[in-house]
Amino acid sequence: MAEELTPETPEETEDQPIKQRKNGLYQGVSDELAENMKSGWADTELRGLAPIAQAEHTAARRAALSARFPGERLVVPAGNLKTRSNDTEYSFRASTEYAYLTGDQTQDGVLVLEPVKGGGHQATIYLLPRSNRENGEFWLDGQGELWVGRRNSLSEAEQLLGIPAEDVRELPGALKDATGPVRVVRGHDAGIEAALTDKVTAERDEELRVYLSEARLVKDAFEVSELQKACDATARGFEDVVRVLDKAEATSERYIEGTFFLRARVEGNDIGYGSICAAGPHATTLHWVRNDGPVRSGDLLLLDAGVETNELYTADVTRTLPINGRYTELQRKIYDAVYEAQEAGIAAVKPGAAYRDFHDAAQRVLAEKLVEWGLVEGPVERVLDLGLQRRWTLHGTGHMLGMDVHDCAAARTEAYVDTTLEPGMCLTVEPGLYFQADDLTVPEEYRGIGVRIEDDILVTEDGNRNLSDSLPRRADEVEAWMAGLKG
Ligand SMILES: [Mn+2]
Repeated sequence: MAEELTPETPEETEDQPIKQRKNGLYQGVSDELAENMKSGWADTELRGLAPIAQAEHTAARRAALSARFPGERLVVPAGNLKTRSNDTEYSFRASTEYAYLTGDQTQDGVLVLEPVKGGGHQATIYLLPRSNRENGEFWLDGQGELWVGRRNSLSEAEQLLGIPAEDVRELPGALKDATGPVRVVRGHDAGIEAALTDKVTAERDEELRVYLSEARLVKDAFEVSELQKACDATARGFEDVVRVLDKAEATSERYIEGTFFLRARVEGNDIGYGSICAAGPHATTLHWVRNDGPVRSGDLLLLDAGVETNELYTADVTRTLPINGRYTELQRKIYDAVYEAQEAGIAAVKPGAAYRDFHDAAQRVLAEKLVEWGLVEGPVERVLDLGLQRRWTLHGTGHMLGMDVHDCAAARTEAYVDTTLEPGMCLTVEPGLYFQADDLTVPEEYRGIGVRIEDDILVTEDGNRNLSDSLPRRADEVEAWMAGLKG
């Protein structure tokens, strides 16, 4: 990548460093060049733009937010770039709250809902406008469009998002001057928080964050279609991986990570979380994301990965595959037990069921298997009461899924784990069994085997729909699917 304004003549470097900033602009530019750069640029303003596909949904979400906090100013930042090292940044990912309420993903953007007399709120989106040509910022400033690419004009943003747009550079001052109660979503934009420091409290801001988490528990039609899109792209990413397992064997787990990432970037925005590409005993490490290990024929590959769509909805899918295409007898026995547990878990996902039901159903099956195999002393009821199965089941059986992989994480216990399922909720069902390589309490042949199967389940009016069921789950179907892809 290029550096900003590489000096072209020696005297510029020595006598007058070109990178001396003054008023945000770089010095060391001749008057002739500065004058020349002001003009000769076409008008590229776009007119008559159609609103984005989810504009009606984001309007409904803002209306619900408005009703929950009458008479209060609400501030929801997109967030800023984060430094990776020196002058390079991580790729930007807008805050979930901001993207959910606006459909926009612009860095440094801020949504403000201002209370109006007579009730309700006026929404305004604050964005950086197109770069000024007259004062040179478009080519002399690091955030100038010459460097980072064309932005929407404020008028274009208004047409696309259906929200009046203003210059974000004026927002901190306006917030400092504002009177009346204010809440801000914290953790995304330190500059905006600093402008509000005298006006907000942590407790009241947390109530806003909790509301925005709980509002996302039930997905609208747009969100469901995005989650389906994410699952479909993810399924294609898993197929990509199966096709290149020989190349992974010749290199490492990184080949799997890179292969899935390619699909995520081509069909979506990114991966929704760090891909877990765990071959052999790495499958027993729940968050194995180093992905630097060998891939060996005869071992299992636990692949836990999800494509995030361009609108920021992610899948979260796991398959545990025999690297050479055939499960061994013991691998299949463990796999079948996890499959049976997952079937029991999925069957418990339906409207009116307690959220905890699918977890309990899956854990019961796994406990039964562990007793049957003689790994833990029964009866099953004793094992479940004491939680003894957890040495090998390790984690909860699932979680809400949406824009965040662990979605709605700020929801209150009574609204999430103690709630009953409703149509439109989407959750993962992902039981697993993990026998650590150094677990002396299990027979040697079990050690280093980890199996998880994870699908994304939408609660429907009459039961559920498996959004990720285009990927096979039963052991024989997995083998047939792999054979077909490698053939
Ligand atoms: Mn998951």
